[in-house]
Amino acid sequence: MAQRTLARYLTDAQRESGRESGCDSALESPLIPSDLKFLIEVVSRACKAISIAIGKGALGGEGGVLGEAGSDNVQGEAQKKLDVLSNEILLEANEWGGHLAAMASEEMDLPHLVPNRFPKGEYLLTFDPLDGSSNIDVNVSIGTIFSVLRCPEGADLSSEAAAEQAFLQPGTAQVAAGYAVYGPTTLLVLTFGAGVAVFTLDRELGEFVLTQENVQIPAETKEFAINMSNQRFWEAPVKRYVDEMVAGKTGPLGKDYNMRWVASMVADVHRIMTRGGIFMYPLDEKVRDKGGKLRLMYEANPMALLVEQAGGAATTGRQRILDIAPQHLHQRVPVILGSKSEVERVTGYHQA
Ligand code: AHM
Ligand code: MG
Repeated sequence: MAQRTLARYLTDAQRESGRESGCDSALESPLIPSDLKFLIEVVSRACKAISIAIGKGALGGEGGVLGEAGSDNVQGEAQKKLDVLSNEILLEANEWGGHLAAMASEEMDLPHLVPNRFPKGEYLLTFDPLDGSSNIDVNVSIGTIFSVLRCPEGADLSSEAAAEQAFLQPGTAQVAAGYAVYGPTTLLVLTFGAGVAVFTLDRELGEFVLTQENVQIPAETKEFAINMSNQRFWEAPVKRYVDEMVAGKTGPLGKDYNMRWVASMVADVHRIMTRGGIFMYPLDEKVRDKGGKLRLMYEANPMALLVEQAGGAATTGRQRILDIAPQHLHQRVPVILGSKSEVERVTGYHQA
């Protein structure tokens, strides 16, 4: 059978959703309208460009693409050259097509409005252009995370500051979400709110090709991911849960667990998509003032949608992530996600 490229998959899905909705024309489909299909194709092209830039490593450009950019982002974190480059690639790829009203990124304080010389579309795109930046220098998997929202009708886009309000929608409002992992292979993992599909980049063809559909995260797991060096800062429910896992077979959970921590959320989440597990960046004393470590709009929400669509669960310990009403663009939240029964257990400990 012929390979199904991303373009083919999107076209098929668009036709299928048109049929299911009873629309006469697939172009009126509520699930994947043609503008949304175009948006995903553009984002996937940007991810290919980022993958190529990463692949050059120390050989790319003057002095390579690794190393520090010499600047800080809005969150006071030192930017790497690849953070800045990936952000530029995504902005440039997406601003001319007429499918977006505005974009927001981990690397920019305020939203980026589509310049007036280009037509504006009905979608908003948020992204973490290069997730897992601390792994760039050491050649460990990194990624891009993105989320697509509809721009509310009548939204004030008169200035970058005013545009922030349009983005402040709960994760349940996302119309698509995905991530790319730049690892031994480059993968694109995608949802439109009706299951999760995985595409592998065929480097000779220069195309993402469908390699897995209907991803399902096993409900049970014996693997957990958390930064153990923060143990002394955790809240009691997380301490209890991790202690119980570490206690193994003779402890209250009655089984031995294994631990993995890549420190790139994309890689940790992708492992969970593949073989189950639980990922936690919980609230702790170190990050309490900020509300958590990971960002809601372009890390927690897209990952929560993907994980739920694959049969898993995603909470802060106290609330379903997708139900959070965002207060600001760069809001941080605690994140606990993965295999359903384990996420429910630790969420239950928060209520005890
Ligand atoms: P980044 O987007 O600046 O790379 O930060 C987010 C990353 C996540 O990918 C990862 O789960 C976490 O930060 C790792 O944090 P730590 O270094 O505290 O283990
Ligand atoms: Mg990140």
